Amino acid sequence: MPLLTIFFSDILEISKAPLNFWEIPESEMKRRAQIFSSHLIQRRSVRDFSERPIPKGVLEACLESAVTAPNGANLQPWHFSVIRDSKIKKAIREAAEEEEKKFYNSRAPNEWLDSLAPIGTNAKKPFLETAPALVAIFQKSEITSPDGTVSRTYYSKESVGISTGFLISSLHHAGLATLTHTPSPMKFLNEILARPLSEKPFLLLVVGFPAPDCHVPNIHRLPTEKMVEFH
Ligand code: IYR
Repeated sequence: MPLLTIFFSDILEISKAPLNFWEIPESEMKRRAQIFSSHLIQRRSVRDFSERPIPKGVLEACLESAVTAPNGANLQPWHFSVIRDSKIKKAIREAAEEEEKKFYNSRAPNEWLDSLAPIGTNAKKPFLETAPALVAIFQKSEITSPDGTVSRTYYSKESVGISTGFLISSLHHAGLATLTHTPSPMKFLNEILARPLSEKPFLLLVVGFPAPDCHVPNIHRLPTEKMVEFH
């Protein structure tokens, strides 16, 4: 051991606060986990939305959950643009359908189209105008701090993915339906929403109530034990 070992943390003096840990009685833990999963199991991707507006404050509260996601170096490398304006929704629909037409008519290999066939999707995306809200989620490659310093971000894709998962789960928990929509490429979102090019569109989340006669494809999930192992 050298005579003088100075750790970075000794110089920087990291401020710490006691963890606010909510202890749950052991007898309750399994029940809570099962209630949560039995609710999440009911989530389906919806492509047929009603025009019914989202009650005030619901989407806002779900976004409060999304931004609590664990993320690289606490730089929070995400940006959420909520679109409720019908003119902007129309512009997004037109641009997305333009890309989707190219995808379905030429870009997508047959193997991909075959995998998509059971879901029954096509280039028409009316839900982008029908649904009361779209959330365009951007992945930030850099962050500008209030003093103007620019720093690169770390694990931004993982971070924004987890945050999006939190958002989808919160919206489902609150009684709303979603669709993770990924027209490709999505650069048009930077132009329409005036976001800098250092922000990469991650996905477009469609949010609202399902249409009263909404149907979803009859698809099956693999049994959990086929996807999970314990050592
Ligand atoms: N973006 C296209 C195609 C599509 C791709 C996958 I992978 C899906 O799971 C569903 C659709 C579309 O939205 O139609």
